[in-house]
Amino acid sequence: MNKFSKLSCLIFLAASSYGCKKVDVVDQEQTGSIDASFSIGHFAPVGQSFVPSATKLNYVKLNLLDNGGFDGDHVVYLNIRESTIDGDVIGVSETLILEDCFNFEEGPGCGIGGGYTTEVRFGFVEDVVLVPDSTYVLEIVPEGLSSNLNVGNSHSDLYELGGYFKDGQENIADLWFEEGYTSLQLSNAETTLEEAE
Ligand SMILES: [Ca+2]
Ligand SMILES: [Ca+2]
Repeated sequence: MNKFSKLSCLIFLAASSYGCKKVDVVDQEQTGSIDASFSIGHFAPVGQSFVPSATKLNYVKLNLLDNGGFDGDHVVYLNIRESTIDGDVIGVSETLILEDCFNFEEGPGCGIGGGYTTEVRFGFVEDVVLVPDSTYVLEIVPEGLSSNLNVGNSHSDLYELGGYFKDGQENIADLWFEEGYTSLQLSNAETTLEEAE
């Protein structure tokens, strides 16, 4: 958001009992179906292409699962690439450390793999600037021995503007994914203020 709207949000806060909260504004998504999952490390490079309507993104959500037994943490981040899976990198997410058994109630040391995927959110410290109607790819990059990390996908073409990459090959079917940007919103008000930078 611009300085004026940030200022007005602060002034508004000081003068009332309203609060400001960050909300996710969805741009592109396929959140309708997860039929299966596959290994990010084994089938690298893995990603999903999308065509934004917005001029930026600063978060991506995926569905991931720990497919190994008594292994350690899974370290993973995203690259945002232009055009295709080996296109120029224009943005890098924060690196997440997902503990062993992060998608199980039992927690670390559960000793089992698989189960159901769980939603994982990747933030970006800087807004990634996008050109609307251009093609981009979010690449999922596991570090070290995080090959037992799986990503959830649909078997169907539920997102017509892109598809998932597995072994570097693009498919018409899609990952479960959501991308967009955060916005400051006045709680108890309908006004949405663009986030500052
Ligand atoms: Ca594990
Ligand atoms: Ca598709």
